Amino acid sequence: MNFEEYKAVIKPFLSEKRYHHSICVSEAAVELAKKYGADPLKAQTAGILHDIMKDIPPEQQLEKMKQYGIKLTEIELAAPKLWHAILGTEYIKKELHIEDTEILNAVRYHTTGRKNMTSLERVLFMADFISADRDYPGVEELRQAAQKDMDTALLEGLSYTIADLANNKKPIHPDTLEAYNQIALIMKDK
Ligand code: DGI
Ligand code: FE
Ligand code: FE
Repeated sequence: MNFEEYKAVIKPFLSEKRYHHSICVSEAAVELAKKYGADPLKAQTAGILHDIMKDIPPEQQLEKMKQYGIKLTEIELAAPKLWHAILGTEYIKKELHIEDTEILNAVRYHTTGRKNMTSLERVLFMADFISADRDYPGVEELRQAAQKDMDTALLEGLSYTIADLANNKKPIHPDTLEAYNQIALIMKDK
């Protein structure tokens, strides 16, 4: 399938706002891919598909994951915001026949990040933070950081997410913590 076809596939699943977000993330991902040596076409595909299951009601997401035989950890079960990435990956694999492991993992880890992220995973994770539709205090600084140094930008994004989760007494997924720790250790020596 090409980009236009993927756009047509995701449209019925998403609100107008989320559809627009997906296009913006896809564009940001292509740009970052060119800069950081990931495959721009894969970045475009991962970007347009990354939130495909995001607007499905949580109970239905849970039901679909059950049907797919997906087993969640205790923390994942307690964190509904993580479900769309897990379910989305299975959906694009099973229903859209995406077989490329790099694309699948970029979608899979776009919310938490993880240790040893590939270039494409990093690109999508960051594109989701700095896409043109994003408008939160500090987004401009993060956009600039992403242009300059990927590790700096990733650490900023991850620390923001972790602080926000902790402030709200939400569980933090080990993948999020491992991504943060790995980059924090790298940055310590930079
Ligand atoms: O789907 P988007 O809104 O575009 O962005 P996203 O997939 O990065 O989701 C962001 C949400 O996910 C945000 O509300 C924080 C939440 N999140 C990210 N990492 C974790 C998490 N929630 C929990 N409980 N634990 C995490 O480690
Ligand atoms: Fe998402
Ligand atoms: Fe997103």
